[in-house]
Amino acid sequence: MSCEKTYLMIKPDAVAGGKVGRIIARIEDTGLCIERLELATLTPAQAAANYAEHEGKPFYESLIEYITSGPVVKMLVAGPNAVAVCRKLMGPTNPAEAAPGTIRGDFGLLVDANVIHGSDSVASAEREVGLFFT
Ligand code: D4T
Repeated sequence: MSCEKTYLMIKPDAVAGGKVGRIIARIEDTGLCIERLELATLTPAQAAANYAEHEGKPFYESLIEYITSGPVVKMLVAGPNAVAVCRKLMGPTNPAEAAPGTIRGDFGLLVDANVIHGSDSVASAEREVGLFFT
């Protein structure tokens, strides 16, 4: 059993829509531990660093504009297989394809405002924790 850390971020649509408490409850219900939690608005530089892999794609500019448009909730979450457990809990990138019972399936509708971000690997988690928690 590997004890991992992952980085989660409740996105501006879900913060503005008053869904933070219900999403955090789902994370806590897994048994994973929220070790750090902070409300903040991302800087354009942080957003660009987080989404560097998407630079040049058609949705990149609107993605940066959206993710910096209002406060997000940043979380460092830890526990056994935290990366995979959280990705499963979130559901696929597009909420329209996410099953009921997943966070994106229950709280989202559109891919460009898809409620929550979660690291896709242990290496990404380390990079993102360094980027978002100084
Ligand atoms: P994040 O990084 O936000 O957890 O999302 P995923 O890891 O699930 O998905 P991703 O990196 O492929 O996409 C990053 C981010 O871009 C938005 N997006 C994505 C979009 O607006 N239009 C699109 O066509 C795609 C594929 C949603 C999430």
